[in-house]
Amino acid sequence: MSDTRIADVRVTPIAFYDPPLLNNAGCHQPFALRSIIEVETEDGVVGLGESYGSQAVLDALAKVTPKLAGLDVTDLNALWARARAEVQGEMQGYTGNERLLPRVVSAVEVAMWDAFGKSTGRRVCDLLGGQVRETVPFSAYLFYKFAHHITASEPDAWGAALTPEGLVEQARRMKDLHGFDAIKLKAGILPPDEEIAGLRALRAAFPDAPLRIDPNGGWTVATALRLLPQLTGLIQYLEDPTVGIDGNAQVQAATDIPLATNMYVVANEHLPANMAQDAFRVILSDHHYWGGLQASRELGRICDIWGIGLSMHSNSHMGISLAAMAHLAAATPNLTYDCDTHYPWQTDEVIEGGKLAFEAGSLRLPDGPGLGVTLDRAELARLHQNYLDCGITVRDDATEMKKHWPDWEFGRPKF
Ligand code: GKR
Ligand code: MG
Repeated sequence: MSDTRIADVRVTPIAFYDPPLLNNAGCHQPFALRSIIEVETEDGVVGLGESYGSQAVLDALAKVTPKLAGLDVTDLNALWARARAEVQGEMQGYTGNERLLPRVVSAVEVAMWDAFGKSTGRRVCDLLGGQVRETVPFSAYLFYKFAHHITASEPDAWGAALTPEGLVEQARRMKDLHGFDAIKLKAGILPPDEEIAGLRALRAAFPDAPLRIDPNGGWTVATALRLLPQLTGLIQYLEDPTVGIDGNAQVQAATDIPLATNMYVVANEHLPANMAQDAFRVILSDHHYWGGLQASRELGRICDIWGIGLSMHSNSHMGISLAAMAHLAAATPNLTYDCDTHYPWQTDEVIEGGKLAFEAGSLRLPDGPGLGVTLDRAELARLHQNYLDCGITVRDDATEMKKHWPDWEFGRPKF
């Protein structure tokens, strides 16, 4: 029997290059932050996790991780209890106030699953209940974007995308490189009719691709209602068109297009109101903020019971997160939509062997026990140095946006 008690937990903040992608909150900064978590067992097995890298999460992890020594990597109840004793409260995040506790638990929990898998020769998807799909399909995640960051002078490899033609070009490149089927358009940036024109151009160029649009709460209820006739028959689901459960319930009441969310149903306590008001018919799960892989599997079962569709949300991330998302997706029978991922936008990587590759838009689970990935320590050191050098400690899309468009103002809803 191997000794799977935790001997040490290490957290390393990293910063990796991120292109100038636009959203309702602004523009991505030149570096995105993540934390890399290593849970080492008494036997010297190292399990990996990846999570947010903003200061509030790092501070919370710094409080919790010293309390985990001696815990068995299978004891998730004790992880929750010890984390709850140290961390309460929220941080200001992309969707408003975001809870710290499930974020901190998730960061460590994934590494505990990985350590257990590596200690026992089992894959995480098998520990989560068994693999139900050979490969996990992902969607092409399109963004309006500037040609380059304000600090650069030459366009990046993707160039600008501020017009329907630019979006089509971006989608073509994304599909050529990775073979994705479904297409998601990040919206809530330009006047909505321009964004709908973008969707129409995508439909004309890719007649069979399931389309989605996500304004991140950027539209008023009235705007969303006005746009519904144009969206009917065009999209697979409409993600967070307006603000809150109440507002989105008004939109859902007026359409058969399923509404989806990763902003307003983000914890168990939001589920009853969502069911009662029939606001969202699809939930985008995300193990990074739902409290980990086990909690996300439970969310899958809840959605199944209530007839709610299940998709998967993402943020700028590295291969450890991608592997964890893929194992979770592979073990979730009712995950019926292609998952989101920002991965094609990232050029850096922190795992050995470099970037994981999609084949025909899908990811085959990496070989090997646990998550199937290991750390490239030289890259970890380089990306940690980036973190120390870049001076960014919290994501701030609004300030970055004003460097490009000085008159830009945040609004949610805005249009
Ligand atoms: O990366 O700009 C972005 C996205 O807008 C991200 O922050 C969102 O959380 O991808 C997300 C979403 O689907 O809302
Ligand atoms: Mg979203």
